Amino acid sequence: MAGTSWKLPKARPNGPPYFSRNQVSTALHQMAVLLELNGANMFRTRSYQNGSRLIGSLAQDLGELVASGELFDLKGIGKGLGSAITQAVGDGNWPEEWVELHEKTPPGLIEMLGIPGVGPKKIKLLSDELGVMTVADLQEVCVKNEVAPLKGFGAKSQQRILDGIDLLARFSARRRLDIGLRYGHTFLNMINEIPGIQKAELAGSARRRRETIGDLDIVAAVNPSDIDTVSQNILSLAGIADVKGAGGSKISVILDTSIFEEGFSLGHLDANVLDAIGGQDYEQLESGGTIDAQVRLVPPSVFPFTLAYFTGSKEHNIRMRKIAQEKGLKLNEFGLMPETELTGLEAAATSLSAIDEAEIYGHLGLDFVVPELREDMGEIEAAQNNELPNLLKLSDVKGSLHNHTTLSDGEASLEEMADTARRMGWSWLGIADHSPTLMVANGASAEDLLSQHEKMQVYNQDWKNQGVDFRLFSGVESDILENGKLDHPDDVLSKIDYVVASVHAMGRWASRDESQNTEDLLKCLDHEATTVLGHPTGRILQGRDGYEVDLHRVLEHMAEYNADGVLKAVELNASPYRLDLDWRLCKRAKELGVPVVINPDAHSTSGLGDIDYGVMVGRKGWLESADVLNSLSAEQMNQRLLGVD
Ligand code: DGT
Ligand code: CA
Ligand code: CA
Ligand code: ZN
Repeated sequence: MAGTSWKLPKARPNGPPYFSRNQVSTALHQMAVLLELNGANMFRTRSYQNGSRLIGSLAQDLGELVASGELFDLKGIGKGLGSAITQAVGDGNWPEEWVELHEKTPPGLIEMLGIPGVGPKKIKLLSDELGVMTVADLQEVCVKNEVAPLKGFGAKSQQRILDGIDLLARFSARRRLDIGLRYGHTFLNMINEIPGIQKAELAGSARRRRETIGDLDIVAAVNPSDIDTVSQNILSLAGIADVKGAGGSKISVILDTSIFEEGFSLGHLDANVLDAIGGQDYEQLESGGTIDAQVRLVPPSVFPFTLAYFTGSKEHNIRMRKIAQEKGLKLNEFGLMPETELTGLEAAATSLSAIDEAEIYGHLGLDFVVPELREDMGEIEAAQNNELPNLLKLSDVKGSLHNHTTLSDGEASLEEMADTARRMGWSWLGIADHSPTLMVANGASAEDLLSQHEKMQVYNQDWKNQGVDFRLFSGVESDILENGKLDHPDDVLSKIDYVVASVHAMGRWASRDESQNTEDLLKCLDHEATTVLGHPTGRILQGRDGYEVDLHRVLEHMAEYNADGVLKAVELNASPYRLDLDWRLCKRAKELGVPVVINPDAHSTSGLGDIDYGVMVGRKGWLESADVLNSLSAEQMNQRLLGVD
């Protein structure tokens, strides 16, 4: 993960140039830091740092500059650095001194660099004064309050280090789905363009659309005679920060953000979310982040079996293997074959054939199970009995109910949001700006809320007159207050179209017990005006856990209303930072007959695009078009919200 893999990169096999501009720039930067950690003088450190910046922003080709010797003409590249770079790029060898410095620096010190706000100077001081050699050491001395008294630190800075250690630990273990898919699709597209690759696909948790991803898995079909050249081509792709292993059919690499040609940015982020996930520290971690990826190269005839195996989940695979065994067959990444002494690709020669995954399922007497459902959560039984759901698609979505405008903390106007929704092909858009209690989100007053409502009626009438199939619904995202109360008087709430009720005072809710929180949610749902329960646990993936709540009980309560014809819908918040309702509970809501509404909770026009993640995760939660409010037409939605056409 980020910061822990500070090795000088291996030379690409077919140089010169043996290293890319990016690799040299990174190596220089790392040298500057290592020198500082080892107490080198400031001028030396600075020359490496400047060199890194210079090489990183070169307009010319580094290989050509080295070959022609023009490298030495660049202002800021002295004799020493110039020869070092020439040796590396031209001959494929890093200078001996660089290698030694990497080897002698304790890895724990480098790991500490990943903690936001902790740089080489501080680390040197901490190790000199307190003997701190690892992140765990640092955590210990902070807890013992030994850091605060040091010169240049203090209590605030000690607390910030503790928070940073916490953030780093969460971030290093797994990455959110949106980030994983960004790296995954970019890398996959590059691989798919390599000659000799017949096809390649994402496998693993990314293909199954888990909310977080440990590492990326890619499976590619390649004729055995092409494997060597294809491997070499993969290893020389941009964006590979380090090669962990490359042998035969398996390549393991670490990708970093240099893979993104257009650069890497997180875009507009809801301030509540950003705050919960570490603010600027988080953005800094993310842009310096890495992700592991494994690529497996297999003959085309084996491809479907390898793809299925590495798609997993492990639990799903185990069930599949058992079903194969009951038919006297062996199922693994190479094929589906009779039990013999043979192993690996030799055994594969005896496999039943399958042109795609569907045929593998077919051989086992199962309907095809889409990757999202492969979690052993009932999909095997459903596949045996022709009972698999016909899952929701992005094109089924006609609108969503929870979005913000400049009336509260959104970035775009009502008009801009409506315009974007129309261009996405939606027939309706619900706006639910924050209520007054949420001061940090610039909650709108009743007066402003009602005047926005009036404005929407005018637009709706205009569209109707013009024969445009588009309508706005006016809602509010009301904070859930003490005792489950809503944030506006009833006479205000009754004038608008609907209420998304959601918890924002996370401090208070997180400090209470499950039964108290559950009671308050039930009371809030009993309010006549409450239509949607927004982000039901308040979790921020990799930021904070949700508050304790018995969502089974809440969903059952909502089910009773729906059974009586009263609409109480649960939100699947589509922000990749939330994905709340959890997919495991989407399935429960469906079983209970509680409608789900997938909401991007957009704070900008581009935020509406988060609907993609909501649909991915809704599919993972077994949702069909009929299970979500999003698939209703504007007329049907009007009918559900207001009981009139
Ligand atoms: P991740 O990376 O932690 O987000 O989750 P996955 O599901 O991508 O897991 P990963 O990368 O360890 O392995 C990819 C797939 O390979 C996994 O979903 C199923 C398969 N697999 C890996 N190890 C085993 C195993 O020991 N038994 C079985 N049956 N399948 C395995
Ligand atoms: Ca994986
Ligand atoms: Ca893996
Ligand atoms: Zn919201």
